[in-house]
Amino acid sequence: MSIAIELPGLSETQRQIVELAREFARTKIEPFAAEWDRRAHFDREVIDELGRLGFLGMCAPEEFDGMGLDTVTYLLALEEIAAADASVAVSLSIHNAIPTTMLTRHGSDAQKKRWLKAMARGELLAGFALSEPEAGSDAAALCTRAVRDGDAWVLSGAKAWATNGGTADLMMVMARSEHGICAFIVPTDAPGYRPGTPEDKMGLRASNTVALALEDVRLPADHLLGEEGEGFGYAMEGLDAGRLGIAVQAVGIARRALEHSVAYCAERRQFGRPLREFQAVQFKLADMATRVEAARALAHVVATRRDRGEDTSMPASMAKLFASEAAMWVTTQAVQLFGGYGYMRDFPVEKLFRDAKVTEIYEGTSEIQRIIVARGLYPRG
Ligand code: COS
Repeated sequence: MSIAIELPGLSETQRQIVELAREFARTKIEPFAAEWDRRAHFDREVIDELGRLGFLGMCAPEEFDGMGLDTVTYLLALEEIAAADASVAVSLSIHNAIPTTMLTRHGSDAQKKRWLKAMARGELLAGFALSEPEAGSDAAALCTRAVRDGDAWVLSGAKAWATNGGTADLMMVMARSEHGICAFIVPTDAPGYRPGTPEDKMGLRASNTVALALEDVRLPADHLLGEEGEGFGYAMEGLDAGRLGIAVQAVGIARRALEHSVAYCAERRQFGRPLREFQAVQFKLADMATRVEAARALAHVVATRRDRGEDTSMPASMAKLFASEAAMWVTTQAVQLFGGYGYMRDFPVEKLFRDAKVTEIYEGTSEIQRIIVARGLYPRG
């Protein structure tokens, strides 16, 4: 049995998508990932190429030029990209899961034709701006203002940690009007949209994360998504989808750390034997492999339930919680197995260790996931 996804058990579509993603990851991402990490940047061309292959339209319906993939197939593809570089994977994941889901579910026909189609065709990269300096876990406390002025909306405020905020063509921005939280489609060339300099992060260094200043960003009325005041629920739905993406991003990171560890422990000799012959090492590898497999399986089960139309808010939080903590644990073990080499930038596992950490933080911390799971055990009645 291999650690990676095995192709024979997949449907024909899944096999094609996984092979395409795997080949792209092998040739166009993995050889450059360490350098992108050092430069804290990857070129937009990588995303554009993925877009031309259809990977920006994985979750968009076919009638709007997307691939209309089921969630499991989308997760399979995302894991391949994440195993090569989690920074590229998060750009894809945000775009496919959050703005795409929000537009598909709540966009008008005109909005879907104008924005969703171009996103699905890979012509527009989208991001999501919910968090603010004073509203992270408590997302409903956001205070970016949206004021109606005749036929326009005017947005003003500050956003924090916006993935793709400096590279995207449009952002789904959450702001508060007098009737509550709303979602707005904000083209990033709108006057007053000001991304900050990219954040200098511990991991996921090549992904674009910025603060945003919204200085009287004036939008035509038709840039409001769905109903005024209903945006918080739309954002939470987006995050339900997003959290499954982060779960498999974590699986991809953990799987690669395990693959490196398995190879290293076969090669590295101490006390006259390869490391793999020590039972302490075998037990560690066995536990790492078990967590990778379990994390992937949980994400896929939740995805299957989502595709059946079930409410998967709570199980998506379970999947994200379990996979992100598994990734942190697995990458910590990988660094330990590599010993002194594991602590060096020249070896791959320290990047995976740094990349894993944020999966326990963004799109809802592990503490928030536990709150959602615990609340789900006592449904409001
Ligand atoms: N789908 C649809 N609607 C949802 C929902 C979901 N998954 N979760 C909540 N809602 C709705 C609720 O039904 C409720 O609607 P009504 O007011 O009509 O009853 C509303 O949203 C408010 O929900 P709730 O009372 O649960 O909100 P809270 O402020 O208590 O907190 C949490 C909700 C903590 C779960 C939310 O703030 C959260 O997920 N925080 C983390 C944010 C996050 O992930 N940030 C990362 C940013 S992206 S990098």
